[in-house]
Amino acid sequence: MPERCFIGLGSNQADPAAQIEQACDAIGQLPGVSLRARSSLYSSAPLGPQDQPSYINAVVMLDTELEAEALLDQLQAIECQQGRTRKAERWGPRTLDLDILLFGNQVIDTPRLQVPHYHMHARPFVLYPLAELNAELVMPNGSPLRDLLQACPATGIDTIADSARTYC
Ligand code: J1A
Repeated sequence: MPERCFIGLGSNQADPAAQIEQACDAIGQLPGVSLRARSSLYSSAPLGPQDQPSYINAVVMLDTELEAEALLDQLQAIECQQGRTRKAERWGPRTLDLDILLFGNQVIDTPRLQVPHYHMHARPFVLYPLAELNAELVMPNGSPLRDLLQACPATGIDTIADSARTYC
């Protein structure tokens, strides 16, 4: 049975909106992956040092036959193709970040992969696009997404209007 999975996308370098679009296309072309929907694009100030451009973020929903670590391999290949330098400083500018937010109802904790994503519950630029795709979502630990949203005000994030998409 395929797993339903949500991926967070982020960029603040080299035409961020185009980076997100290109990454969605690349994800949609991965073997064993069926892209189902993409949220709107959201703009927000960077975490950490403020002397860098705003981020554009989005979330995609997909169904996949891949194992979680195999999906991570594919996502990291897309990050590399789009010019991400793995040595980039932790809070420095990024060309493309791809994060596995949720992988079905699985809880994964290996050296390479923690799912649900460790910071998602506190980040409005993750939770709001996620809710656009499925407002009824429940985390593997039983917390409704709705409760996480209530604890995480949408301050400092702006929707770039009319850009959500569904795929067949
Ligand atoms: C490592 N990992 O994390 S980069 C990788 N769990 O090599 C993986 N669930 O092995 C490991 N998904 O967007 C462990 N990778 C993982 N991320 C999982 C993927 N400000 C996983 N406004 C390190 N918006 C990996 N972003 C994890 N400020 C961290 C990139 C991919 C996100 C930086 C706004 C943003 C950042 C800073 C921001 C934003 C890094 N985000």
